[in-house]
Amino acid sequence: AGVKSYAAVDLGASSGRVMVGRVSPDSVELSEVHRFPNRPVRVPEGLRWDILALYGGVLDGLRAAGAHCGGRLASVGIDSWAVDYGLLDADGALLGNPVHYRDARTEGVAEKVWATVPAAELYAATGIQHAPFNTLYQLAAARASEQFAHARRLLLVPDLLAYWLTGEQGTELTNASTTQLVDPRTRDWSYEVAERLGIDLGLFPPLRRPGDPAGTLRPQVLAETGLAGPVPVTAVGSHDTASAVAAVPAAGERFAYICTGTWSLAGLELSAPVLTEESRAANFTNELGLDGTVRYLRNIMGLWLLQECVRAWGEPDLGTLLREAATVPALRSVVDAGDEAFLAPGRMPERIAEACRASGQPVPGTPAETTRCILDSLALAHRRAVLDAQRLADHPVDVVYLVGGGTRNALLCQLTADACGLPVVAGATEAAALGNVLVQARADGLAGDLAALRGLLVRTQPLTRYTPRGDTGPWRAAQARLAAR
Ligand code: LFR
Repeated sequence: AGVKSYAAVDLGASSGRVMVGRVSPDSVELSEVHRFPNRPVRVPEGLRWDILALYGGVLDGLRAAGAHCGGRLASVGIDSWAVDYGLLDADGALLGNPVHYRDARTEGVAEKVWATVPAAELYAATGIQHAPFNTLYQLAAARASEQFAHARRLLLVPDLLAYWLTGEQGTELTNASTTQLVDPRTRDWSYEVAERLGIDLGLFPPLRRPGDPAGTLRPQVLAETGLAGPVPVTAVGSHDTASAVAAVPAAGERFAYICTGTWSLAGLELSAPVLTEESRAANFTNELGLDGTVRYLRNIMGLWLLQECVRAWGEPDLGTLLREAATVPALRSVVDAGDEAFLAPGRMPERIAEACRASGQPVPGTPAETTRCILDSLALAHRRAVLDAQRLADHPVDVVYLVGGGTRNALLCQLTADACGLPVVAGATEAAALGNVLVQARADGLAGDLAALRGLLVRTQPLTRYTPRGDTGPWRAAQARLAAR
């Protein structure tokens, strides 16, 4: 009794999925009903998202969701990776394919922006770490284009899909914070930054917050998916990391989290941003989370390093590779997994070998050795982020929660516990979809603040605990080796 079904659309950098969450006051149960590839496409002008294929995948997924729950869907929520957007013309038509954040068009753009608003002032105003792909820099790169001259609207990726589903436009706040155009203290646009950089905030439709209504599925969408209307669309933490953090199965406040997938996002949940110069130098970001929280975290290259190697090696079996990597001696060589040098696609095994060579460490020779180097490097970067965040925010922790795709990688979880010298509790693999569903259920009447939603997860979801082995001496030594180069 009292069980309702919600569809979570969760788009990641390499695949999209639609999950149905069945929620009641004392249960949450997630089923994947559709998964489809997200294949970025390289055309002469650069790297683009195939947004129509993604939208097609969303429609297929909603059809499957309807079939799964007898056509009775209480609501739909959408989350995706951050920063990227589509431009619409005066008729509301999409102008071109959204540009991929790994596209090269933003190379050297930040320096030009800083000539107008120095990096320190940008950080003090927005709290957003420097990354070349922040929407702010993408806009600076796009501004002179013919396409931009015709743009009347800018919709972030989840907001664009919500627009196609409902006909209604909005800018969801957690994702808006990643544009580097939002003030984390007021949780509203940073009007001053936008004005100084000549960015027209009128391109963005009004802000909406997680839990706000975002329209209902258009009749045509109902017809295409076989769903019985009306089906409301609810704004969720539309930045996938915001949804994933909402689904961290934490009790209390003394915890760090690591959302692992293509990226590792490692840090703390705070009630106020940390905007100090020290924090900027350490490249910590203050993205906005649910219910007035701040996601104080660092971006680490994440399993992207391994995904790109696996692609280069012709897709060998991952299980075998990880078993072999577990037998390679630990910490022979490490690379800086926070280094922007690893952002672009291509030649990843070679780039990792070059980084090892340049820092005077043994060069991994086999896929297993390279895999071990990547996992050791990620665990080391997790350690640094968890330590730095505690110091910079003056917020000590006793436990690290790990959620997302990386929870499937037991070696990575164990190495992270070893490196941090703290217990690691691995939660949901599909954390973003889970957080997405919970926010919809709450908007639909499920009582509870963030702590109560998490309490429901702690009571109902399987958790795996990893206890640190040995002391952290070898990790400190490896870090010293990296810093010394
Ligand atoms: C993770 C993520 C990160 C963001 C990166 C690029 O999927 O959303 O939080 O920094 O993708 O958008």
